[in-house]
Amino acid sequence: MTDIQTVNTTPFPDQEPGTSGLRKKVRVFQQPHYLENFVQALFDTLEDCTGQTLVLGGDGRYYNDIAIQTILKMAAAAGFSRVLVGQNGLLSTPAASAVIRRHQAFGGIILSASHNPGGPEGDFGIKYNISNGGPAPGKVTDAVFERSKSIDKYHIGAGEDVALERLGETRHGAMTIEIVDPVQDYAELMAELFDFSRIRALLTSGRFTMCFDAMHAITGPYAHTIFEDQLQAAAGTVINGQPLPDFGGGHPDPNLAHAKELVALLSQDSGPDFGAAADGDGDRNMVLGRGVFVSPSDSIAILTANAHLVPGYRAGLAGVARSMPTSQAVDRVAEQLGIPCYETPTGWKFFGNLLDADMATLCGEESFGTGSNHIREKDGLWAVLFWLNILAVRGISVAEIVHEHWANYGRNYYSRHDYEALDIDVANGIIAHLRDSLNQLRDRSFGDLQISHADDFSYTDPVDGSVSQHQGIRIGFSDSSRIVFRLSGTGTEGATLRIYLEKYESDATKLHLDTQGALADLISIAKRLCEVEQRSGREAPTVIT
Ligand code: VG1
Ligand code: CO
Repeated sequence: MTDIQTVNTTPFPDQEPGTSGLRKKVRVFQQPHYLENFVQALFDTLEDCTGQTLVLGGDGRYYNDIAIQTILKMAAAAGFSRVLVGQNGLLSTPAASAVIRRHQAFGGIILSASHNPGGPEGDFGIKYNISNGGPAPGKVTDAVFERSKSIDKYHIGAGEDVALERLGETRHGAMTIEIVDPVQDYAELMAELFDFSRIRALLTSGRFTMCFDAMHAITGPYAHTIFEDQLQAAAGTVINGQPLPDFGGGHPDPNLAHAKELVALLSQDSGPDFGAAADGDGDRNMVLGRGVFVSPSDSIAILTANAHLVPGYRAGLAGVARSMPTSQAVDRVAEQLGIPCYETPTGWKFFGNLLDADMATLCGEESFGTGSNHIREKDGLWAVLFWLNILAVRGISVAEIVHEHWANYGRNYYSRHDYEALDIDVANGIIAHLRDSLNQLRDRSFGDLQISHADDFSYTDPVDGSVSQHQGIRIGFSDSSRIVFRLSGTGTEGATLRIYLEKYESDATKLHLDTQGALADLISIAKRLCEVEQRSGREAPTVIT
């Protein structure tokens, strides 16, 4: 890779990163120069890359291997002196964050479209993480998008492709490429945070079984090493553990709709005691007990309430943070612990400053994302290990822990209704209509439910003062129920309207209702307010989680 070629190109108008990087159909990325333009726009935007270390890897989806070779050649041309690449081009998102931090790299490129389907007809994505290991903040991604609109050339090293399967270092001109074990740094970090011997004792006790569904995505190798080898869970504990470029045709999103195999297993009386799954790039998690689903909003609340039982968090939590649409269950725990709880816009990048400034220790999103200050991404396996650590210490079932939590704090019934692949103009029209009606909404009542506040969420980062506007329409009721509306920033087809619904219940006789039933009033109010049926012709959401 000593020779550097300069290639003329023309801009693509659509290279705007969303909630988590640039995500497009594979065939969009396959257009000549498409990937190269974006990578060059990124390198042009970063301060001098000369002599720096870059981390590179992806979730193994279709096009991962091809993109890695291109990016390696472009990194050489940009002057990077060292690139750490996960073996076979694999790195989960949390592992990439861990590697960036441990090796004090300048940043990292992660190839993933996360929970979106893969394969030639599926999605591909690219995201950039900064030196703290976290997603690039808006000011960086905005600048990359701006640069992409005027790019007219890119630089790429000539030369052979690199053998990605061989661990170790090779020199390519002035740049060293080191192929690293994608699991090792990450697994070492997990062992520092959690009581592995206690979890091992639980998993080998003969009275506890678990199942982890890797959904044929990136967490398979991590889960095999950590659960089956290090923690000695029974062989076969990890299912769908081999990463496949098309995720076996599945939708690698760990929720009740897409992790059907696991959900069915856990609903049997003879099923495992504990079940969990992670998404395409390993940053999301779903946790189940036999016969019980732990909503992600409850999960972050329960982890917060039990954090003192886990070695890495025994010293106490500086604070917690949740994304705005996430339920207020964790707020109640924070209040009781006497620690601050921050409400941020959707997307992990908004937690970075709070974690760096040690204002928050645990963070969570309703979209099956949980994490802490150990890295700067949400972390699926970390959440599973946190649960296992709690289960090992407490010696009671998942259902008992959840029910006890509701009895102590009350229950925040919670659900998200997604209307996928809407016409973009229709979706924008719904949000514009809601925004226009905000003034009339304040103080309006629907039966017993009275609106107490209605706004278009704007967030001022308490660390750097940056302001992010239009982060979702929030409607709050006097009984602390909430409805939130926002459009997804990760989809690749049309627009997705997300409606988030939350109702608080502290009456001990009403803690075990069916979630959709408990939220029925709010659901009908939400549909009425946003006029989704009239405007889109859709009578029901496509996905309910
Ligand atoms: C979704 C989730 C958000 C999450 C993001 C990235 O974004 O709602 O909470 O941070 O995906 O997760 P959106 O804009 O589609 O609502 V992942 O696992 O794709 O990196
Ligand atoms: Co993900």
